[in-house]
Amino acid sequence: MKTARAYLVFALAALCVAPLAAAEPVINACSESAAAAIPLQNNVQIQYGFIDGVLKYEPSCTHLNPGGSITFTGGGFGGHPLRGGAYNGIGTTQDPASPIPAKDSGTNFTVTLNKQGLFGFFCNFHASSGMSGAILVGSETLFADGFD
Ligand SMILES: [Cu+2]
Repeated sequence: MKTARAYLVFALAALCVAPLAAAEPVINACSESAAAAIPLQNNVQIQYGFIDGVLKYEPSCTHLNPGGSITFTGGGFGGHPLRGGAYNGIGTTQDPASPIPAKDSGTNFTVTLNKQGLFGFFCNFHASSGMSGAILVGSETLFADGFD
């Protein structure tokens, strides 16, 4: 009887933990583990706009040392307004807490990122056409601060 109860407790615990363990953060098709597999860089250069005839950010999934910077270079933020946040395949959600600020003018922009985490960004005009990406700052955040 004790064994049966212990098994039941274990099974219930496994059911509770399994979905959490599988819930790896993914933003704009960039998973935390994919970004973590990319060597850490102190400066990430991201091209944006029409690249090889396709609207995109290149690279669209990157890995940065905390305190490092990302530099966006491309077709101009007037035509490709930068936003911090996520595109879910239907619509965009701007993240008010994103360390990537909105940019509506200029062409090149560098921002230093100190806060660890996986941060998405998108073009306010062309997110549905493929212009979205994400950057992992620091090591994997899963379990580090509570599943977010
Ligand atoms: Cu765009």
